[in-house]
Amino acid sequence: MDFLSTARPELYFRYADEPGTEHRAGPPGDANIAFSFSVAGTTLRGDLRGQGKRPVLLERVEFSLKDPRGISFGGNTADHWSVFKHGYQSWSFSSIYESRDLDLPTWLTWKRRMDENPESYFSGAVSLPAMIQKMLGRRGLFQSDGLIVLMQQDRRAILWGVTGPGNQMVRFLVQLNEQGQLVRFSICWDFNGQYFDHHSLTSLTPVEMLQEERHRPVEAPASQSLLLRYAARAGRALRGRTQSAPLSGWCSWYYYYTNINQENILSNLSQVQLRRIPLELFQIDDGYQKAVGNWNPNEKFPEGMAYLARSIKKAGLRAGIWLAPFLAEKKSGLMESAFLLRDEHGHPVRALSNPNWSGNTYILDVTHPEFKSWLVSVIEMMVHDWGFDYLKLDFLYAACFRGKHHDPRTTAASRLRDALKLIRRTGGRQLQLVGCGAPLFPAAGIVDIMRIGMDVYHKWDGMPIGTLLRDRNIPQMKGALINTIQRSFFHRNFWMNDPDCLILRQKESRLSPAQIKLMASVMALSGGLVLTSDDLTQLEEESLKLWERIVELNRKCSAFTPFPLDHGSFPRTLYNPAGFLGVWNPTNRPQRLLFHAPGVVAGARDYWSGALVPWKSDRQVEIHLGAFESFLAVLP
Ligand code: 9PG
Repeated sequence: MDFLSTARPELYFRYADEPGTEHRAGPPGDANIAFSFSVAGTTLRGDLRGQGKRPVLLERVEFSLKDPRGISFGGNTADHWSVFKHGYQSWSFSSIYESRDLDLPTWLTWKRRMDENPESYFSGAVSLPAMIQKMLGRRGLFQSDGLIVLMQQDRRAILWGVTGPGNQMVRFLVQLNEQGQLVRFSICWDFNGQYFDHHSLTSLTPVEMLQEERHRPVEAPASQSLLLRYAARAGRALRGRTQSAPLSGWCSWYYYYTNINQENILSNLSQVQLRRIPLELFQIDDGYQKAVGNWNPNEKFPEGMAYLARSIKKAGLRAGIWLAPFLAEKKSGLMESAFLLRDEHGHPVRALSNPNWSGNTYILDVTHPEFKSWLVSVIEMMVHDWGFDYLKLDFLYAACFRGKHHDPRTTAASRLRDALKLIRRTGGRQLQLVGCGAPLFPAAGIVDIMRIGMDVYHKWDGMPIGTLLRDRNIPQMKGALINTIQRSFFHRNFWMNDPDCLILRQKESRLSPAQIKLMASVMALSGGLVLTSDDLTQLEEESLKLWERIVELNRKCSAFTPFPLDHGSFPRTLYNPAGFLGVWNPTNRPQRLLFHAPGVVAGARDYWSGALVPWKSDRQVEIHLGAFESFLAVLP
């Protein structure tokens, strides 16, 4: 059945005076809420208006169709779809899935509530058996946040996505049957319990379908041309901040973690000057603060933070600092504040349980007036008093949790967006803002840079505990590189991408030289931020040479939006229109690669070694690669 002409929109809501029961209404709504919905071509629009006497709590609008015989989009049917599933926030795994695959979140509850959309399919179960069923997954059932691509090899693709600003985050649910046919498709706008009375008025976040069927061998696979077209359009509508200069830097996290102090920060800074390391940004991460929520420096920073920002700027660098503006640890002194978010029983709403901190963390009510003045004072302190000009805003998903908010007329998306806007207004237009742990779409137009992958780690697959916890977002190099390639389309359309740090050191790392080269190729080609997170006082000469070449290449690539030429879970190629093409084998077995060249590849030399790239053929390129072998072709 045809989706656009058959699917029916439905609004799910509760009455504020009887919140235990969920109600459902199609257009035109009911006595207390007017609901209109329209399909114009391939664009979906909708409006909601409160009317009548009974205020309601809005849950979601679903536009949904199930048909075991298959669902089509304007006559466009296919038997074998694969799906590009886009993750909820910065750290959420984003990649291509097949109909036999499972979409499985981690067993660990607090981690799942952090990395997956808390409104998702996974959190809706009321009974234990239903929850177990959901946790075991179902083949071919996928949830995707903000956008989704259905694709048939490299020839044909359909994309649904958010194409402009709006107050609801949007998610998609698809079910493929064994043959890969689409048997269920739903689009869901989340209001997260938004309070709505006869004064209230809102529109649905605009959502559109785009498709691509042509096949031009010199260009990207259909899914990639589609993503590029989509990102350019949506990025314009969302007023993406795309003008940042290329940026390379140092970040304290992935070597020191929370073990930073004034001395090791300063000794790294002096290495930048002594060894003339090319970088523009010097960023202090987690570990300087008294507590998460108390952003004054602890005793390891006796001269204070203004002193460090001054020293960094004196060295000619941009001074960066990390904070998690919506979280509080018990020892932060915020537990007694009026703006600690509480649930309907009056208990503080818990966020993550971070082993690096004092255990549990709690969420701040970003809609509370006292929170707002507190936030303004924190940002003013960091930017105006201390002098930092780059803020890494972390754990931003916390603004999107449910709770008894001071302003119940908000949605998860509006809360995150408004809180970020306040930071922008306070810090000024010149301040560089990085979103991290952030649901992506609400931050577009406000942040300059967005983390688009999970944390990296000095081991390809991350810690073994990841497998035990079934955690696809655990810190690791492999997943971070997958996300960097798969989310390339955002770069320079929505913001500048941050693929997270390179780990260059040879000591205290379990990355092999081949894996380091592969990582360097992906990150430099991505055009995004390049950061090293090593102890610069010990960094080997050879690694420093590599860094210099990474920065040089990244500067050339930064203005362009790169894209892979093949498609799969871990794409084997990334092409940057600056004229560079990376090819790699991210596995520990030899592999043969086949893909269409983006131009002439014969005679291309490897950027790193200068050796000829051993292509077996031109146009329809063939190349054999050993375990973790990679080349970065400078195209003639
Ligand atoms: C600082 C780090 C770094 C890093 C961020 C973010 O689940 N967890 O306990 C968890 C801890 C750390 C983390 C993500 C999740 O990483 O991505 O770059 O800034 O915070 O604490």
